[in-house]
Amino acid sequence: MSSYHQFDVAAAAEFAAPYIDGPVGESAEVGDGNLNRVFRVGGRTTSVIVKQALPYLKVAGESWPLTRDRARIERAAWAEHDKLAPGLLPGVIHFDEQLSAIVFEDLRGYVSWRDMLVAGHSVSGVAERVGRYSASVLFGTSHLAQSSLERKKLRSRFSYSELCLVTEDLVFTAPYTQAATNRYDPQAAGLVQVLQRDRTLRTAAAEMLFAFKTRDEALIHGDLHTGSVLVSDDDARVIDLEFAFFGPMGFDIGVLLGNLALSNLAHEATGRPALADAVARDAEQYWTAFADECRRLWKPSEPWYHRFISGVLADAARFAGAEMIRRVVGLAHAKDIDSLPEAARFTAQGAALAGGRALIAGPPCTTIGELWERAVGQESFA
Ligand code: SR1
Ligand code: MG
Repeated sequence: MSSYHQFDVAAAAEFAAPYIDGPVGESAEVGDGNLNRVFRVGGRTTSVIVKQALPYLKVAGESWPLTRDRARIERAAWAEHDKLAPGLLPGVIHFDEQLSAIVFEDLRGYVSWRDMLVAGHSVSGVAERVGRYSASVLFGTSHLAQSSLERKKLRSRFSYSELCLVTEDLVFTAPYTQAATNRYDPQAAGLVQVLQRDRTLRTAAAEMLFAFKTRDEALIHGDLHTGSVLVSDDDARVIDLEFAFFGPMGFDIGVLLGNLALSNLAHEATGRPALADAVARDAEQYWTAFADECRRLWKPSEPWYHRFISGVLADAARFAGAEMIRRVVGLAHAKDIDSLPEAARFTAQGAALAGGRALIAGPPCTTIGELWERAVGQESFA
């Protein structure tokens, strides 16, 4: 067993060599994520992906230290989710806790759902698969599926982690204060000021933060944005489970829907209504697949499916609002909007802040149509 050292391409190749065929022919860094280093290592005909956690947040550098425990959490959450949603995550080939490194099946040729949406490509079936993933893992790790004892055992293996603190800060706190980590276009400064002075919004954000910290409903993905889904022409796999913890189901669903709303607003702002409509359909399909699969898994002895699903939707709407706001104001943005030319970018940013506020501060959403209309149908933010 080797002691921890940060991989470069040569070290990643040496680590992955037993899992490929023949001598290493290719080793390259391929990840552009915020947290970890990701390499592709190839042999004669096969290749694998190596993901290694660094002792700090990659995007911030060594000034933001983080334990490497997120690799263990990702591996453990992957095992639970893979059991419940087989075929909807990439395969794990090897895990080394000392090195905080995971060897994954290489999904060569797949690209992130976010990149597909940014490029204006819609892939049929993705939303439905991700909806099924959400239902399988959220329902499957909840008290609705597991006995109290079985769930207690599983629950004890996942504590509230350091990455939960990152989410507390970046999603629910910093955007509503003048935090040093916030990052926004100078042209959005006026809007951000209005947002940060909105007492209703700040109160609702504090309430959501409390829900995030206390509502131990399911082993959630914890960071289910469109960049956490890899897609091909006929497949979709969910990746990056290091934020997983026992939290509110609506958080995963809200994060996904919030990111789809940002994509929709980006397409609207650049005058591409057909693409915007395709994303709206994705959002509807994601939610419908989730709700239908929960209905299928629901035990007839439990007489409250409609209350359950309405509660998840109402929570998801608020979390979607928080996600939309933080992707404009906070540290981590969405390429969908950031990559737009200036005028369109400003339009989309204003619409995202308005949609986020409508979702957070309005009455509980009761249908997916209402949620979507609030997310993307606001006149302006002022
Ligand atoms: C500094 S980490 C920023 C963001 O990247 C991750 O994907 C999470 O969304 C986190 O908030
Ligand atoms: Mg990620």
